[in-house]
Amino acid sequence: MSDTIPDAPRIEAIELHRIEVPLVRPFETSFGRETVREVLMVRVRTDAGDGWGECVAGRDPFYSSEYVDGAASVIERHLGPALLGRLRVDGRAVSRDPMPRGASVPLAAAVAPALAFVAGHRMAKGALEAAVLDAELRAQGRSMGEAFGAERDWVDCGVSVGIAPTLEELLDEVTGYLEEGYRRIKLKIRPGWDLVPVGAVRELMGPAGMLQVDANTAYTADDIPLLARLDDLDLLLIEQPFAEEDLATHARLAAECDTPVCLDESILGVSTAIDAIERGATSIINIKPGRMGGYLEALRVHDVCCELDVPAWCGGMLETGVGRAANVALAALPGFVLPGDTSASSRYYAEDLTEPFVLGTGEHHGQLRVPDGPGTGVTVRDELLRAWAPAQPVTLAR
Ligand code: NPG
Repeated sequence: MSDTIPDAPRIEAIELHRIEVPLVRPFETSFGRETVREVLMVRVRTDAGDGWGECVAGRDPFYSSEYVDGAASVIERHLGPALLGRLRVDGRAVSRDPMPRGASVPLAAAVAPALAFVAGHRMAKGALEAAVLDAELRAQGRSMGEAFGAERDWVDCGVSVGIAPTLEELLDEVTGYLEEGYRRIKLKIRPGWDLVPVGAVRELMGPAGMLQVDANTAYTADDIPLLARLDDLDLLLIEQPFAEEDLATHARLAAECDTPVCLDESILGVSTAIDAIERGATSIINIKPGRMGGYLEALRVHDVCCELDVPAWCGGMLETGVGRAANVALAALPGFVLPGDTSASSRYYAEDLTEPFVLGTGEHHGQLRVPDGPGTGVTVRDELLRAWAPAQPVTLAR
């Protein structure tokens, strides 16, 4: 592909590394319970150096239709060969204006157009684009924050709290996170685990505490009266109560309750973001680059949010340090006005795949520092990559 783009690095090989990373505690949502995070890591080798990208697809297709085996397969069979020039790719890529804010990453910007011949599979595409972006920025000696247009050196962090076995355990967990300094709490909810636990956490945090809930599509239109009762609990937002494709019911809820409705699963890029905002289905957007096919589309959605005055925040998918580093850089943009699911590595992992992300102290209590080294600014620990790998990596070469 790089043959068509002057001065861009040339992709020589793509490696797919499967790893299984133990979680410090099980993470339960309305769609399942994880004790180990199965991750697909992508390394792109170019003639100007390597880059890493993290695929956020889960082990099973519960959060979205994508899952790790599917992502690995589509990269091996379709996306990887296209990037390596084994499938024909034309020059369309560079004629678009894919990277806002004047950044110069021609190879990364060419990835999404070159892969557009495959329908969907945004998480797989996003991992490849992130790896190319990392390699290209490392070669230029520029950080992701700089390339994205970050305006802050530190970002405010929230934490996502799974469904707990008991109310008491939930309150203990939340208390621990508040003591660590997290600036907002997000509670996972589902039918049967909503008003009571959320009310208890509101009481624990007091009226000023930033609290929001995430249903991961677990409710239906019949639940609108129940969800409207959350208004009493003064939440920042309610995230994705209904199915991914059901904008109409989200718009109904938004009209019938005071708590702002925020979409996550439904927002697949700029066009769905604009559609959802215009239809009144969302007034806040959770930006997750993997779900949108990569950081460059996430930047475009960020710019749309700024233009339309819609608050955004950066979501998380239990990323290792590789994905976390890029998310933190993204969250430093001006449109990210609410704390993100950008928690410290220790929230999920005893050991991270890279140097750990640690919450700041003093005036940076509850914040993470935006990495400023080239590319993601973090380094993958080879020994852990090997130790956590259930199988040998797969290499695709030219
Ligand atoms: O802090 O990285 C994090 C996780 C935040 O709750 C979180 N993510 O629905 O937003 C979500 C949820 C999620 C996790 C979704 C893993 C899919 C996979």
